[in-house]
Order: sequence, then C-alpha cells, then structure tokens
Amino acid sequence: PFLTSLLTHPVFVDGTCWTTFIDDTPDLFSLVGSQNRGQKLLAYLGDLAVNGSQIKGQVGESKFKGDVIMPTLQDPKTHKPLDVSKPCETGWRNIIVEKGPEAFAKAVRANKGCLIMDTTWRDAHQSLLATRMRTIDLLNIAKETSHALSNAWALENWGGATFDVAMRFLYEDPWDRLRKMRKLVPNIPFQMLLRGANGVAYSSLPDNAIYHFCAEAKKAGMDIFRVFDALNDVNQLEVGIKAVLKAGGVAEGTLCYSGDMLNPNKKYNLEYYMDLADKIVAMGAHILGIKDMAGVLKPRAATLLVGSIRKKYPDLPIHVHTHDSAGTGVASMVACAQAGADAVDAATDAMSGMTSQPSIGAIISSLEGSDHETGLDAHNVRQLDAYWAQVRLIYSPFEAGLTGPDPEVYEHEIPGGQLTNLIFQASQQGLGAQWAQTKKAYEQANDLLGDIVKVTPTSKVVGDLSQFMVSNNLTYEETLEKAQELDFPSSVLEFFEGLMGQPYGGFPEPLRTHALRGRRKMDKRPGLYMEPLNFDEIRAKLKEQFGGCSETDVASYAMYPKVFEDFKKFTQQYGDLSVLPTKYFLNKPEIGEEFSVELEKGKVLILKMLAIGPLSDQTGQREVFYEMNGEVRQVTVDDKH
Ligand code: 3PY
Ligand code: ZN
Repeated sequence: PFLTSLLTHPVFVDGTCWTTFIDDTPDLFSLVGSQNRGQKLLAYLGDLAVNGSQIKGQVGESKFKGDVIMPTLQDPKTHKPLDVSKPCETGWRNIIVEKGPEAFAKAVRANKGCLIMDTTWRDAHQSLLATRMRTIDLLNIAKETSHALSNAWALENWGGATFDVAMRFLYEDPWDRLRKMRKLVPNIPFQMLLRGANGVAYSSLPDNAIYHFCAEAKKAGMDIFRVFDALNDVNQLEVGIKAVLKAGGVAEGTLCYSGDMLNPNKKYNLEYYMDLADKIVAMGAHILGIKDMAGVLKPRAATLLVGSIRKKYPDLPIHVHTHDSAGTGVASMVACAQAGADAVDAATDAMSGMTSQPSIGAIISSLEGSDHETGLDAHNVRQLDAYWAQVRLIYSPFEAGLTGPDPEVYEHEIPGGQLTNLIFQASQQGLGAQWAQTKKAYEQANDLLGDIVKVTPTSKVVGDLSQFMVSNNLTYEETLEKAQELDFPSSVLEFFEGLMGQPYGGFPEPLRTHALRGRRKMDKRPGLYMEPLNFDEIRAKLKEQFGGCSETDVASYAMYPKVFEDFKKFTQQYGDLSVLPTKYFLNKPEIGEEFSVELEKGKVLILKMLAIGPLSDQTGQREVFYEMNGEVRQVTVDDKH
C-alpha cells in the first residue's frame, strides 16, 4: 500500500518529486497499517512493563504522572483569552524569510531593547535533564509558545547534544523534530548550536559533511546557526561559518569565553577576545556570539567585553549566552544588556538556574522599565512556565540532584551540561568525598593540558583526564612524570593529535610527545587531512540496508554512522516512539489505566494494559495483554530480570 500511495501521489505523478519528498509528506504513510504500528508499539510497552525502562540514565519513575494542565494565554492589550488554536504568524523570523540574514542583523541592531533567546528547548534540558526532553513535549506547547514568545530573538531548539541524544537514547529522528517544530512555530527564528568543523559530533569531520549538514538544516527550517569552536581555533570555526553562509543561514560566529578576563594573571584577556572578534567579523558572520558555557563571565567582565566590542563594531549584533552555575547569570545578562548586547539567553523559570540558563522571568523583570526592555509579556511567559513546571516533574528520573549554585565554578570552569553530568555520576557512585576531588582534578587536568578553552568536545578531554587521575590516584606531578608509561584516555590522545584543532598558545610539551609516543601530530586543521565523504556511496549503502533513505538520513549517518544504524534498527523493531506520551515512554501504566497515542493526525490508538502473564520456565518469557481500540492483543516479552 505504501508503494501505491507513493506512485499515485500527485507530486510523484507530475514528476516534481524532490529528495525530501518522503520526509515532507507523511500522509504517504497513512495507508501503512496502523495495526502493524500498533503491534510494534505494544512490543515496546510490553518490554517496559516487564523489564522497566531501558532508557539510559533513567533512575526510578517520574514524580508526576497526572495530566498536564495546559496554560491559557491572554491578549496583552485587552487581557482577553488568546486563541492559540493556530500558531502566531508575526515575529522576527519574518524578516529573515522575507529579507534575509543581513536585514535581520540590521533590524535587531535598530531594535531599542534587549531581546531574549529562550533556550528551554535545547540547552536548558541539555544542562539539567541530560538532554532527555522528547519531541512530543515540545510540540504540545509549540503553538502557545509561538504566541507568548512572538517577540523573542529565537528559540534555541536544536543542535549541540540534542542531535546525538535524540537518536541514541530517545529513538527519535532529530530532523523529524525540527520539521514538526517548524510547522507549529512559523514566526520565531529557530537557533541551533553547531560545533564548527565538528558539526554536531565530537571531533572533526570532512568539510563536505558540514556543508551538507548545514544545507539540510536550513531546508528543514533552521534559521540562525551559533557556530563555535571548542578551542576558539579560527580555522575550525571558519569551516562552520562558511557552511552556514553557503546554506543561506544566519551565521552567529561565536567566541567561547573562558577564565577570568578581569584577572591579569589569566591566559585569556581582553586583547585575546578582541582579536577573536575581529577574525569572526572578517569571516562574514552576521552576528557575534559570546558563549559563556561555564557561567564564568562575571558582570564586570561582561560590561568590559560587550562594551569594548560594541564600541569597535557599532553595527554588529551581539548575542550573549551564559549558564547560571555560580548564581550570577541574571546580573551578568543585565550587565550585557546595559553594555549594548542585542540579545541574551534565558530559560523558562522552571527549567532555569544553576547549570541551566538564568530565569527568563527574572531577566524580564530586571530590565522592565529600562531602555533594555525585552518586549515579552511577563504574564504569558509565566503561563508557559506553568506547563514546564509540570513537564520537568515527568523528567524527574533524569534530575542530577543539584541543590544550589556552585561559585567554585570560577575555579574549575566546568561547563553547565558537563557539571550536571559529573555530579550525577558522582552521586550514582556514592562518591561524596570524591566529588570534591574530581573538581580539583578537573582544574589540574586543565592546567596539564595547557589551560585550554573547555566546551564540547574539549571539556570531555579535561573530564576524562581528571577521572583518569582520580581513579589512578595520580597527582599533577605524577601525571607529568609518568606520562611516557600511562595509557591516557582516547579523547586525550585525540586532542594531542590535533583532531580537535589547535589550542591557543600551543600544545603542552613534553606532555604531548610523551603521551602520543609516535602517534601522528597534526599541526593544521584536521579537515585538511581527510578525504571528502562520498555521499553517493552512503546513499547506496543506506538504501540497501534499510530499503530507502532520505537526504537527512544521509546527514545523520555522516555525523553518527553507528548511532544512526542502531536507531534505524530500533525503529524497524518498535516503530516511531516519538508519538508516545512521555509518561508512558518512561513508566509503565497501571493495570486498567486507559491512555491514547496519536500515531499521526487522526489516527489514534486507545490502549489499556490488562495483565502481565506469569514467567514461563521454559522460555524465560512473559505474555503481556493489552486492549487496543477495544481488541485484546498480546505480546511476548523476554523477562530480563
Ligand atoms: C554543546 O556543544 O552541546 C554545548 O552545549 C556546548 O556548550
Ligand atoms: Zn550552553
């Protein structure tokens, strides 16, 4: 039936079939039996009921399993309820779509206030909930968001770790997420995080993979690309910026802020950052991004840095990103606004603070009545937050148990997402005392590596080295002395080889040579050593393996070959699980509890778990009985206990 529906589809018949046709035309699939999809879904639900959740990183069950109450927005002028049955059509994206990136840059410079980018859909959950937020929970609040945040600079909703995690742990197609979000939010620019020549992966890829990725992302609905390099290596950064420019996207060339500019003894000073800003401007970036991934940009440093760039480049939009790890995020973002930043980052209140971004409500209030107002309606923003307060509780199994700000971040400089991760790992292993040791070791590992800029993927290098030092009981001096005999973690060796680019000030010697022991040393950007990807070969391979592939499948494979293949195999077995409400994705239902799953528009399954059968001694399996749209169905599940 799928083939018939494809071959008789008008677009196919008139010969205008395009490469993303299958992705963009979900109605093709409506003839594929939802019975079959239902049975696949039951295979997942049955497994969950018998074996518990297998989602990596999940500890226990959700704290909240009730029905999420949806917010009511109001018209800011009349205070009458706002109709959110359709997305809002007005917003900053219209300028990008109608007039292009340069016009957008001009318009945001001409805007008097300070705009907000809401990071709730990407960095906030990456930093607090191990990036586990699922598409369905974003889509459920998407139309309301298009109204409440219609004057926002952007929604940050893609890239960074979300790409990998979506496929690897959530069994979702990140491209599908992007296309669906775009349909429901046509008016607010979408922003993604691109790791320069690393794309959304953990080390460099051939240049053509980055160009292909950016072109596909733009086509799928991405607008603004925040491009950074984890070592502020401009040659690496340039690959990403050029790829975005070629794709027609808005290029936010970004410098990563590290250390403490106000401290004259530190490596990265104002001169260093001004030089970087000059180079980013020279590359043709439309926007300058300042990325404070650890939350170490103190308010006075923010004033100095933003103020200096603003003075030198009066026409250049400046957009600042921070984390609230030390508790100073709001103060720093207010300082940025006052010093001339055009936009700053914030997260919805219930998903803000600590390792996440500072609270959007706090920033709106702090700038209210000043020359730097955000243009957002505080009431409606709070209404959105009421939704997120409930959703965060559904994701409680991924909480790291953070209890308060950590001003020690000024010393260890661990980026927000990684800090949560390390705390989580330490608490899992019951390493209360060792946590303090890990933080200290992180600082020392950073010094050993030459005081590098730390953000994905270089932050992983420092993290791996620090854990290596703790588990092998190595001091700073011992690590140096024994370097010729130590088997350093692979990420450390990759860094020393030059696979992540060149650090400012060079690699630390003799440690690099001692650790590499004859392995290659690259002194130019890694892409120059790589063969371009052969996309035709990838297409042919995926077609053969999975019976078909879209161009975005090719892009996923180019970033993460193994993760993509595993993801495809998983969906062949269990179907598309992104439609399953999160509480039933993470927790098994009560016996007799009825719930519904919308497989696609208009195709709803009503489900009820009836019973879990006894364990069969012969097979080690159990039967799980479900009622699906009134019919009893059963699945056989291996009991893994
Ligand atoms: C990422 O690269 O995923 C980051 O969030 C870096 O801050
Ligand atoms: Zn961040």
